[in-house]
Amino acid sequence: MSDTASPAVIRRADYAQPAFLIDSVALEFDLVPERTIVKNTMRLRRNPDGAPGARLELMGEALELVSVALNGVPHAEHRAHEHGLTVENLPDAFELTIVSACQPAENTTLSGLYVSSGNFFTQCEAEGFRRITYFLDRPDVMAIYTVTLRADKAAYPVLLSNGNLVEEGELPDGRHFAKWEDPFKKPSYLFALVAGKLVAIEERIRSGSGKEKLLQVWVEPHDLDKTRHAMDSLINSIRWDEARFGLELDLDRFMIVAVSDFNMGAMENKGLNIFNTKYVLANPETATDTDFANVEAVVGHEYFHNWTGNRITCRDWFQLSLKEGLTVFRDQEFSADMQGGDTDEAARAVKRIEDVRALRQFQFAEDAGPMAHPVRPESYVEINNFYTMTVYEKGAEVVRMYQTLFGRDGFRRGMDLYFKRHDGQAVTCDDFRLALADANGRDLTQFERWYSQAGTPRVSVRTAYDSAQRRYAVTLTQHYGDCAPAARETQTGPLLIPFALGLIGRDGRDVPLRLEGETQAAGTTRVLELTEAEQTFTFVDVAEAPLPSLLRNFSAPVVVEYDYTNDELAFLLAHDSDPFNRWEAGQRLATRELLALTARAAASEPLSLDDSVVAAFARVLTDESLSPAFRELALILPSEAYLAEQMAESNPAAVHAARQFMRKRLATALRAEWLAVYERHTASGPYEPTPKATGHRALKNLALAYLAELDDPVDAIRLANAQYDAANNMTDRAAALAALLAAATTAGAAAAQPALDDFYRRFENEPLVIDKWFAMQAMQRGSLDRRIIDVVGKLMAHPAFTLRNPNRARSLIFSFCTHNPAQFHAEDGSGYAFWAEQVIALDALNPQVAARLARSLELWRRYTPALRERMREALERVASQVKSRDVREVVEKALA
Ligand code: 0A1
Ligand code: ZN
Repeated sequence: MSDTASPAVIRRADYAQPAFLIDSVALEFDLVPERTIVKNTMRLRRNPDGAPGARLELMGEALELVSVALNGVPHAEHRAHEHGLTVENLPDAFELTIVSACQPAENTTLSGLYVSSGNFFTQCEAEGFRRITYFLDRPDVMAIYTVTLRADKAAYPVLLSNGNLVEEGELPDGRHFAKWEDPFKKPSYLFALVAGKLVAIEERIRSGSGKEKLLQVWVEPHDLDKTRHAMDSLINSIRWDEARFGLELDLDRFMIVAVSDFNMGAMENKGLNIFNTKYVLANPETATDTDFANVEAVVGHEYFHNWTGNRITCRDWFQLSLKEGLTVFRDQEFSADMQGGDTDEAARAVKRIEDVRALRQFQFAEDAGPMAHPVRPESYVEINNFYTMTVYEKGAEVVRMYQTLFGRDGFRRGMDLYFKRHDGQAVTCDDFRLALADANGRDLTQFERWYSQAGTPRVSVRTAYDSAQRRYAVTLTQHYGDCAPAARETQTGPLLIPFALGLIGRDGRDVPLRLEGETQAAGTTRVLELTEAEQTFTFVDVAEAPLPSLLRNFSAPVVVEYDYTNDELAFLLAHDSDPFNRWEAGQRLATRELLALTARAAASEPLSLDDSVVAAFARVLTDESLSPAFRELALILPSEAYLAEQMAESNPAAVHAARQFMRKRLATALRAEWLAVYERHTASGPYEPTPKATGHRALKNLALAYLAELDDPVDAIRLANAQYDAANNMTDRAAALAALLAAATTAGAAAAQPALDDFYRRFENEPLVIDKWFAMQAMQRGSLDRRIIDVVGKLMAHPAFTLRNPNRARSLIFSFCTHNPAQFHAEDGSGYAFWAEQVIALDALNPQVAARLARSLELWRRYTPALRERMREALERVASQVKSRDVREVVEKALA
């Protein structure tokens, strides 16, 4: 944390190579919570390609300098300052030994070395290593590390670091030590150590080439029964990376460690991944199907970083998407393959739909606001603010477009060339793009704009059918619409947009496609390459006017503008062979209805829903040929946040009223169908987290949620109570509780109270489950006589609540501020006042978490005037009191 008044802006254009390089580092830790001593012995040499100059500028933060020695001799020519340590009068190659101290027990930022539940952990990405020792803490300085850990043996029996354990033993006074060597050079952000009372499950496997590997998942002793799924996910990840990309685990030993205090999801430290407990621990009693899927995805993500991130890393932090976009793409493909193999398109589509839904709800919103930035940002004040949906999720879409353009084989050729050229290096997004281009014999110069332009592109579509000539012309126009100023200033020209399209005949079948100039039809989905501002693609030999299926499988991260009629959308929902677009048709239909309803609600006009819309949803609900997982996704209405985003002026209360109206209408009109679906998909027998069983539970629990919307929710209350009592898994138990909370809005709070109390008692000793308990209450609907801000206020005083644990803070505060828009945006501004108070309180403890919360008001300019004014006041209050660079950057950009 730093208290600068006008924090410095770091620019991509200013990149310069380091003046010195570090070949090796030997770190010795004397681990004591109050004051840990770190002895750091580095072999340095002047970088022949770096800027000349005699000084060595090492970064350091929150450190106490003890001593400096050059080649073993005390060296007086140094100066410690706010940002680090300057050392002068140095030869071209030398050994520098620095001893310093830090205070892990006091470290509430969870960056650097800190204590959680009495154990030691580190988090070094992006710039935490400088809080452990003075260093060239930048990713293009890669060194070989040897680490010796010394600590009290009774308190810290387990001592872990990166790489291989080479020595361990006893020391006087009840202390012991362990020495670790990492054979691969790495940037400092991948350093890690863990020390404490932990236990592990282990597996020994043979990797593709036959070498034995030791795999471990380390947790606190009481969590050992929640590690199996993480271990299975790790083994599946290792197998998948071998099969799909020919990438093998390069270490003899690979460890995952769970920690309950963690700012993000997990961290890919070389050979020693450190995970938020939320993404490791899972057993049927405590984790939902979504939790199981998230564990699999995050274990995969961190494991895949071993090649995309660790073996090849980023030259500088502007290149963050080089590793993150690519690794998210890899984890998405892994999860899709685990769902449906690589051939079951309908099963794979479930994952695709979930990913696109998140992208559109959160990344599109980011791209429309004051924090909009390109996938490769041009500048930042605090790099921790750039671990964003844009860098991660839009970055993954950009990587996916290479695969869409070149096919899986072409993408693999590009990856192979990337590793051949750059293994062991710190490189840029351009290097990745060039490897893909060269391996496929293509010029991808224009494609760079996906990395440099912010804002969500829009593609407008016009079609014309000429029955005499049997020609069908599709004209695509790309533009950015009315986008945020932060995005506008980055836009320089048209993008290369892979636009996948199919044409559907009146019989509901795909039409074989033949473009003008081709001799015969080939395939039923074509990837058109849109490279100009406007282009027309003409299909010939088209017997009747078709219906276009646009942007199949969401082939590019854009918004498609095309005026389908409701009947056409209903037809696509029933017939499109592309499962993604089938879902998309239902979403478009619902979005259009909901926006119309919102306008009426805002004008206090009566609401009504066309029978044809109800009928379209009824067909999906009762279509047994569709998988339950797909039906569930198709029957969930677009979220309130997504809908508010689509409006010129967001009005959360009206959106909520509209969406609730439609849910109630679908519940009432289809009551018998929901009940039948509930019964049919209720399984007995042991819990299994398989895609099939997960799909049945999802659909059944959606039916329960709809039934809870009825004016008289007796059925829902009866079924939910029975389900709650009989549940053998958290998915069903939590869904039952959520349904009771929803039913309580009409039936009275007493309907949910017994289950709510039981849930707390039952899981009192399971922090991740108690997080759910807080979150469900923070996200519940309010009523005229029950404001959820009051519920949240009471829960803030609950003995189990603490601001210091990020998961807990997120479960209550973030759930309310970002997942309960109708209550958060109360007209009286009470939500905003609460937000300001919490941002300021968190800022003093943990700026990274505070900055995330700060972002929930960044779209303030897009709301109705009364709300806008109150939001601005809250932002100004925070701006006047905030201390950290992290929060300052967010609120200043919002107010600018
Ligand atoms: N590289 C990690 C994300 C991460 C980033 C920063 C952290 O601490 C500030 C922690 C984790 C990933 O992509 O999984
Ligand atoms: Zn990552």
